[in-house]
Amino acid sequence: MATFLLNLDSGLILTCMNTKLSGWDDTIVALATPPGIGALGIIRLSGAYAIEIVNRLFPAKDLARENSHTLHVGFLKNNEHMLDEVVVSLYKAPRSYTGENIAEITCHGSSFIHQQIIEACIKHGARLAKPGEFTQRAFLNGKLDLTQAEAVADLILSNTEASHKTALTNIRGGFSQTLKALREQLLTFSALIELELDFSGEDVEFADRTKLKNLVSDAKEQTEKLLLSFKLGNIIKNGVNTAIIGKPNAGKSTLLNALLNEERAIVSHIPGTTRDTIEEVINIDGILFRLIDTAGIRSGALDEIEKVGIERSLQKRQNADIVIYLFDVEEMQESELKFIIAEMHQQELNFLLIGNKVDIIGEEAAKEKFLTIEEIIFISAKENSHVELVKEKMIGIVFQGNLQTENIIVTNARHYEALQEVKRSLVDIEEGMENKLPGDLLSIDIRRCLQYLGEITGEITNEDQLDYIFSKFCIGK
Ligand SMILES: Nc1nc2c(ncn2[C@@H]2O[C@H](COP(=O)(O)OP(=O)(O)OP(=O)(O)O)[C@@H](O)[C@H]2O)c(=O)[nH]1
Ligand SMILES: [Mg+2]
Repeated sequence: MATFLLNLDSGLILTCMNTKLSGWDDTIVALATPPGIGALGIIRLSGAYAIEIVNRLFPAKDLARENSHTLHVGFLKNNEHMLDEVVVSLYKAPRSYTGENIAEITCHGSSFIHQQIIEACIKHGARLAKPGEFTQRAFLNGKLDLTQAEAVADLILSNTEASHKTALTNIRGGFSQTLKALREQLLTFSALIELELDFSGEDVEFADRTKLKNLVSDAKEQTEKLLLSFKLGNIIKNGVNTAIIGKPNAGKSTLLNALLNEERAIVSHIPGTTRDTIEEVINIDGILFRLIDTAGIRSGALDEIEKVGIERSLQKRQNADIVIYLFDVEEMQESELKFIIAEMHQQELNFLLIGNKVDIIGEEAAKEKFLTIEEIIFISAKENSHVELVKEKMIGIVFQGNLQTENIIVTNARHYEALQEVKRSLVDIEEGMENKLPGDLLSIDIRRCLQYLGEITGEITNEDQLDYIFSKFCIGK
């Protein structure tokens, strides 16, 4: 049985891992730290000749004879020309990030020195690395799977606690483990069904259909959860677009300032103060919110500029992940507010209702006035009262549906698309079983599902796809 499974698996893999790509044998070099001036800079080489090339620039000792995972201090020289005093770290294949020989030169952080050292390495046989090439090699040498490699890029770009946490979970392989478990179960069934085909005509059923049905429905549920998590994943990665909308003078700019804790936007008693949209980012509990203060919306705009401003507000309202609808509790009437709420529902907006300026009429009177409307948060932006509650509600909207950052979250559009295909094929398998489809047809759908699962983790890939994925990395990673 075991060999049967193995054969099936390898038959499925079109271009499998460890395929050598063009340029693969070169030793590559790149600056691994940000360019520019700093205390230190790191230049990294990877490939068969990594240590040999640095050795030629390092007269103090013979690095080729040194052990893996050791550090060496000395002067780097290009012929007689002194480059810098450096520390060289050695990692010998396969015990390195890429799985190849790696030499890292820690030098002083001057662009001029970096340039000189990289040129010297190139002169001695290295070539400049392409973006993401170090991580690509790690993937091709089986050090990381594709989702882990992609998580490296996300980790470098992560700028909040939440995005950092999801990237780290993915690097540790949480996501790929879930998918692998799924894939293995499906493989077993696929193998059993194919075995039945070998005995066709003898009316045997090795693959228990009830078990398969349960497996497929579990798999579908898991896939749906992952698909749903993409929305949150996207938010964690890119931030939540939050538009503050309302009539002129409602206090939108005052609320923006209160949320930011700074006097960012101009506030005045003149209606129509904010003409253009103002965007600022705040971090609430590790989630980035892109706050957008907009021009107040009213029908009788005074001039062309205000008209354009209102157009923009409407556009921002439409594209926002969250709309904060702010109104002046004294000025707003209950019936009008109901009309506005109905309109926002109709446009399928995700909105928070906020009654502002409660300091004028008092909180109790405000509550009384809008008794029949639920879920209004009453605040005074000017006096900074209950602004914290607004922040809590904003976070609440993001995490509605009980999505947690501790769970596995899909943050990558490529994974999302493949998962949609996985779901489609699972539905096909389910329908196939309901219609008592013969084993050979069922197995086509199962294979299709396996193929898409494999594409996510990189068990099934092609060269173009890999180049595309890694081209999005920065050079030196
Ligand atoms: N009493 C009171 N006044 C407020 C409050 N919030 C804002 N205001 C005042 O309301 C006026 C308008 O505030 P803005 O923040 O400029 O209002 P806006 O919604 O940005 O107005 P436009 O940009 O013109 O659309 C200013 O005079 C503010 O000081 C509040 O909570 N209580
Ligand atoms: Mg304003």
